[in-house]
Amino acid sequence: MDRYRPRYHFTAPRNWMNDPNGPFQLNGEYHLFYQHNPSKPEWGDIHWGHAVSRDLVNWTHLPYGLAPSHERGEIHCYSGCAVVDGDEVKLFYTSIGEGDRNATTGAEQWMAHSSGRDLRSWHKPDINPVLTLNLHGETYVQDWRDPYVWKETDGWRMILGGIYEGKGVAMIYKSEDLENWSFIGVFHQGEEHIWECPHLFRFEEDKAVLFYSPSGQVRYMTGTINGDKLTDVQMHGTVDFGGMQGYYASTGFVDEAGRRILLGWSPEEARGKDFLVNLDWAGALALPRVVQLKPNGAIAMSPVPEIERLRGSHHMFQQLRVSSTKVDTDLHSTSFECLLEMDRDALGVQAIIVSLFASPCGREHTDVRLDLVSNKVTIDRSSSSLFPDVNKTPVEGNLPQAEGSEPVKLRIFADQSMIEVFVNDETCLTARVYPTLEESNGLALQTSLSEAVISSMQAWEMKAADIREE
Ligand code: DQQ
Repeated sequence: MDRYRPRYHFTAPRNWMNDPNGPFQLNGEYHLFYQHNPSKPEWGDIHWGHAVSRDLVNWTHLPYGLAPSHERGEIHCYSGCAVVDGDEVKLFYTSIGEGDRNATTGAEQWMAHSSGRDLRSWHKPDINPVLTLNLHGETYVQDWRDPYVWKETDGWRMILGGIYEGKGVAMIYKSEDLENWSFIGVFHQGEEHIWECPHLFRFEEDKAVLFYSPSGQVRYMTGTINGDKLTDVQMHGTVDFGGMQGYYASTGFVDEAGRRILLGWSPEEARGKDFLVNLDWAGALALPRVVQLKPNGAIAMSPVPEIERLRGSHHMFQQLRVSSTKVDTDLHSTSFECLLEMDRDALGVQAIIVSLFASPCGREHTDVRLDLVSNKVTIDRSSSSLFPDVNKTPVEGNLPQAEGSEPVKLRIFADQSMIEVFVNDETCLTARVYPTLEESNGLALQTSLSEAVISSMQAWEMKAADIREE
């Protein structure tokens, strides 16, 4: 186990992983698939890795779910979704092949179904492909991929990401039997160049939140489904400010308890090309998040509470006096959760800075800086690593508008090379850092100007999740 591999975040057993795919829960068991290269820690030969869990925290890796069918000209199984239809589960995904079946102009949408009740093996029936670009007639759609399927009262719908007339788009299709599909039109179109991994959460009264990954920060918009279009957009927002430096290609599902759960990939982008050690793995999942819709159309996100079962030894500080001189806490860990609660008035016009992975010599530290004046939160990675070639650009996010004198809640999850920050369950930032010194495990606090009193700070050392191979 190397020091950079997260201990309570999901990672593949070895080699490359990217987007989460087709999550669902059936008979209590959660299933997760993910984009996976089974033979190298770099993107290529894309399969669907497969794992199961009872709690979204501890996982059992299974043999892969989908492999490219070379005998049918397929070379990659790109991203997609799962549909639970009674006791049967169907996977929809984008099939990329050789030559004309390339990702830009020749993608096809394929389906696979479970060939046993144990949901351990998957079969691609002869009806494939279930959708081809011919559906669009003369309409020029390109980079057409990542199906998401859901049920409306009058049948099934599918949205697909891609590019239409040079701009990112989600196209919409319908079917009565999940096999024969017809094209309806543009569900919604944006200004970005491409939309990947579109996903939708439906809410009451035709409200819906559409998520998409436009080769940068994952975005969402809240609107109304009206004649198979997303209209009356009430809110545009950023799911996570990490972008390719920390959080991308999110997808979700509704679990058996009715929770809307969002998963996202945390890329290893910041390692750069000439990383300091050869690792046999790349990529992790951010913590699964429960998504709720606020009256103003914004979404609230917080990690599934099951993660709290991994909380170990507890450090508690009340009415903590913090000043502009850095104060070390007694926590020394590289896998922990930390929760600060503060009164806005107590902080006044200054920022609070929480240093993670800090070395006693002061040469390595990663700073989470919360500034209520500029209304920004930043993960400052400039001193995160002595290794010169990792990405150290800051990851910065806007804070939600303060609602009266509501206290500020800053929640940080640190896990070896992962940092996830949640402010008031609304602003989320995920970033990767790669400290080099063995003693870079301190947690320290300071303010930017003068003394302030933090109502409470709690920290828990986190136990490793039980992630094993079957
Ligand atoms: N990753 C997949 C695509 C998707 C992209 C390929 C997003 O299906 O558009 O591995 O990271």
